[in-house]
Amino acid sequence: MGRNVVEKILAAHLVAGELIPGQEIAIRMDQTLTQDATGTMAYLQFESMGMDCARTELSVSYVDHNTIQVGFENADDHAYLRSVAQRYGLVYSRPGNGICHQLHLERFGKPGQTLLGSDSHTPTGGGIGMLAIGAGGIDVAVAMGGGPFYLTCPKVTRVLLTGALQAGVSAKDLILLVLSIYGTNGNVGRVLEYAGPGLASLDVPARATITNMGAELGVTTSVFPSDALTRKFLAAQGRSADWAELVADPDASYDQTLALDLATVVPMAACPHSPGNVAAVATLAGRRVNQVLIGSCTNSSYRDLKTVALLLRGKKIHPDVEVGVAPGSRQVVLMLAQEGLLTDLVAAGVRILENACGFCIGNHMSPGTDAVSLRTSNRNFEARSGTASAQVYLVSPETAAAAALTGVFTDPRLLGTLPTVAEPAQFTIDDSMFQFVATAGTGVPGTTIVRGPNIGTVPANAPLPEQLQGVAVIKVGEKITTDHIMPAGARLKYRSNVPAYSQYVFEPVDKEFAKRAAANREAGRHNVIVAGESYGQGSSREHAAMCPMYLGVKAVLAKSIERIHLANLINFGIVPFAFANPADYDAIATNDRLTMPNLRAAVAGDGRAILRNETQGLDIPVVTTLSSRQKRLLLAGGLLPAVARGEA
Ligand code: MIC
Ligand code: SF4
Repeated sequence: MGRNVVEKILAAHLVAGELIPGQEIAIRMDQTLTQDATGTMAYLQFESMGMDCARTELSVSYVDHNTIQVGFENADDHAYLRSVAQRYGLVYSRPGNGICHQLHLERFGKPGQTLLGSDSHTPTGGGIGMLAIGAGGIDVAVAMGGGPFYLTCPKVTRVLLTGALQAGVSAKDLILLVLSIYGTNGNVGRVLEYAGPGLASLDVPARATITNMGAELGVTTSVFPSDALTRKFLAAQGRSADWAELVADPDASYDQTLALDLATVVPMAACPHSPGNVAAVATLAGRRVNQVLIGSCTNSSYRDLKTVALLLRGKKIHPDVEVGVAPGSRQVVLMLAQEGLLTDLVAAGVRILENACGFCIGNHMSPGTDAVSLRTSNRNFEARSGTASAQVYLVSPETAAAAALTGVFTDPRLLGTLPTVAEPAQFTIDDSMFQFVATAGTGVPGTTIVRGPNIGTVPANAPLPEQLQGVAVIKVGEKITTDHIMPAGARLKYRSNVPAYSQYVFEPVDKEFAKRAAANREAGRHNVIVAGESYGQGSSREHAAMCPMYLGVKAVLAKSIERIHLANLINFGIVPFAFANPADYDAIATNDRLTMPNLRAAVAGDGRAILRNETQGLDIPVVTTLSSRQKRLLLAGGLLPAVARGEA
């Protein structure tokens, strides 16, 4: 039987387990990436595991999230990361170089290789034929030290593409269409593999937009084959030697197939407050827009921004709309400048923003009260923009440019002649903002690691208690994202300092949460979080597990939990329980006393247990489905304690 692309990469990297969907497997990671917001903690954990140097083929530490530098904290983080890179043999990407995923695609991604990144949009690398997966920082630290990455062997869905996109319709519209079909939950344990004759009209930046936003589906990752277009992109990046062909065998099989005709795709928008809440732009036409922001790791490539510049050339933005453009990388900025396209943008009235995450993570450019903001980014979770009442829509660069000109939602196909941007034969290459360590593979052992006062320590955890003597410290609803649990934006600068950051757990939902949780912890009560479907959607930020752990959370009881967050909970010793009967969600209220006399035994055994709601006098059957490795981690109190005891 032939193999699909996913199976080929998995088989070539398998170190434990069998390629049977649903079973836990372990794979070797060729490359890792971190970004600064998750990276400081990842490297603190790497240090505390006593690793001597990076053992991957390539590990890159990017700085792209915390670049605002209001106060000393961001700059201290950068200095720490730079010194760690030198010490342990990593490539360091300086602030100003660009967004990790765009840069990694341009300069380092290799077809057929595996990549683990401490950022949920690491699957961007799937656009170049990598198996690229997002994970918590500690998992990346382990992979960086040469350890395997554990995952559930995925089912593979083939997305069979025919036809070609119409003018004015682009890759963003296609992934929004896929999101409208599959939604943002219920897709755990699956990989999307794109195939079919339609691939011929999707270049690597388009493919990367699609795999990037596959993260919003909750799939493990998304992958394109590596073909002639991949070869062309790598050649234009001066990296022909990195190309290798990787296509599915003709008789490869898939768990399911979704057939899409690209010619039928129309401009789409994800409406507030979920990337899965998708509508055709035509149905929103005429609605007023206050802000348009173009950029983020989804849509900040040379192709995307040149398209926008050409649409705005010789015109002015609408007087009632604020427009910002944040290029994805320094390469993109240089090329826009060299071709005079920056002039087009500035002349039209666009605010040129830093080539960094910036607005996407609510780090600046928050919209006004109740404002309508159109963004080319990938997440429109409530309050992520920094303004709780803002209405954020996710659209393509073409739809964003159309609204910038007209001041209202406008189907870009109505703009008249639309530009087609061909991939350049040669991208502008200047790697001078990377710090390469001459002694990769050993690092520079004598390097002094720079630790400013914002660089904290890794919090410790005790082994799992015999009994749960708990309280439902909070009860939240469906699709609670990690942005709800551990807000970024203005709070992002506390990432290296867990006690400080922990004060903001659940801040967007319940400002009193941290105080209540700390009081329970001091009183010797275990905190339990109760949640609905798809708890922990969104980012890879392990702080959404680490900070609750710090506040004494011992269990999350939810209808379902998303993949990366589930792994993070286990890594920090928090037991992920599911309701055996989802209707029992109604049998618990905030502050109810919850007990389980055999917590440890339940985790060590078959995962079935009864949670007693002492307040309401009810018994609630719950279940946790764990591999033997996950049981060991939970019983030890998490991955770090397990490593320290030689039980990981
Ligand atoms: C995001 O887009 O939410 C982030 C910020 O990039 C996160 C990582 C983080 O929280 O630092 C992600 O996607 O994993
Ligand atoms: Fe940065 Fe936004 Fe991409 Fe996250 S989604 S990596 S914040 S640009």
